[in-house]
Amino acid sequence: MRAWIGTAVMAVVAACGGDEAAALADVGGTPDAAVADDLYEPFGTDPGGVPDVVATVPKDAESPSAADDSTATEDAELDATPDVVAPCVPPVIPVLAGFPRGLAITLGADAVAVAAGDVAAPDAWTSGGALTLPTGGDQATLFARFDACPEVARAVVTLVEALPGPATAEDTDAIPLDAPRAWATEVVSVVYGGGVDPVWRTPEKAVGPATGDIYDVLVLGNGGSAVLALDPPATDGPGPDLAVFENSFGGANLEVAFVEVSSDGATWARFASLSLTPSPVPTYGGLDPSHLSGLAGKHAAGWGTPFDLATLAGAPEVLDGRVDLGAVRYVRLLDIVGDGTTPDSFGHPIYDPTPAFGSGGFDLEAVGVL
Ligand SMILES: [Ca+2]
Ligand SMILES: [Ca+2]
Ligand SMILES: [Ca+2]
Repeated sequence: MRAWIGTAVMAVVAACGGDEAAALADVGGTPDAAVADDLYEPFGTDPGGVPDVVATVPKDAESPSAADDSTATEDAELDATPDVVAPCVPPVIPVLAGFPRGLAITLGADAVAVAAGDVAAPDAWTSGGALTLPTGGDQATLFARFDACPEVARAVVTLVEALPGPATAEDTDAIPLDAPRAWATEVVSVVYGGGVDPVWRTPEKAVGPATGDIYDVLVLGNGGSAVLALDPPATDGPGPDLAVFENSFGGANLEVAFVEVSSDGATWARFASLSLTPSPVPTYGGLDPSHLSGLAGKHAAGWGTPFDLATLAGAPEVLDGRVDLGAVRYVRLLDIVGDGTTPDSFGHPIYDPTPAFGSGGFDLEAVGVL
């Protein structure tokens, strides 16, 4: 729900920049820089997600001349420190529930490869992160690596003809109101972004069942975020495991948000996102749900957007055990300022109605556990 509710708020808009910056400083007690990374990191990686793969740099790799006093001193200093260990972090390959065949994507890597089907190793590498998915078949294998790290990231992904359509379409992935077995029980914290009138700052409205009531929402504001608790926790079962409900009136004026999950409320894994909206969207403009995947807010009021925990199986935070897909106790929604400056997980700009004010940003109705 948008700007036509509470439009006499241009003063709020003027104050947004500062409010937003201040607001972003306090997400879950995370340091400012980390929050900024979370919000704008193109590939959704957690800076703390360093796997246990290390490369040991041998001491005395460069053999200095023994006759050179200055070098000898440096050598002595090196000897006084433990073995130097350079972390080797392979790229993260973001995984969607389904990738459209023939789609051009960019991975955060120095070299990539793609093959049809489920294959163990690539035939040939391409420098840079850009690749095009196969135009046929139901599966593809993606590979990515950094030049400085021998570890190769590999992901087998599902190919689909097109992204699922809106709730009214036969091929929709929208979740009905009566599908969730449980609902978020508590709003643990909210960091309001800019452009939120006081009337929309009621966290309790994001707790409990979704009803399709477009006024029963917590408005995050532009760049704002909220953490909700799940009890019972969500677990990775067949198909989608979570459904996020927004209040889009009519199903085209969509506002979108990143979705992250956590087992302990401290370490977060973000769902991969894809935005194929081709151009900027004005305040009262619309976008096509079939251009979106992995972003909350895809579907109209009364319909949930699905998230499958299985797609996070290769996330660093899951691989190292900090996020347990069998015990997801927290969900974080992070509003995206849809002016195109924030990319999805594959290098595409994310657009949604901008600027937004009054009830600016994501309007969270409910989070359901499937
Ligand atoms: Ca699942
Ligand atoms: Ca809004
Ligand atoms: Ca609600």
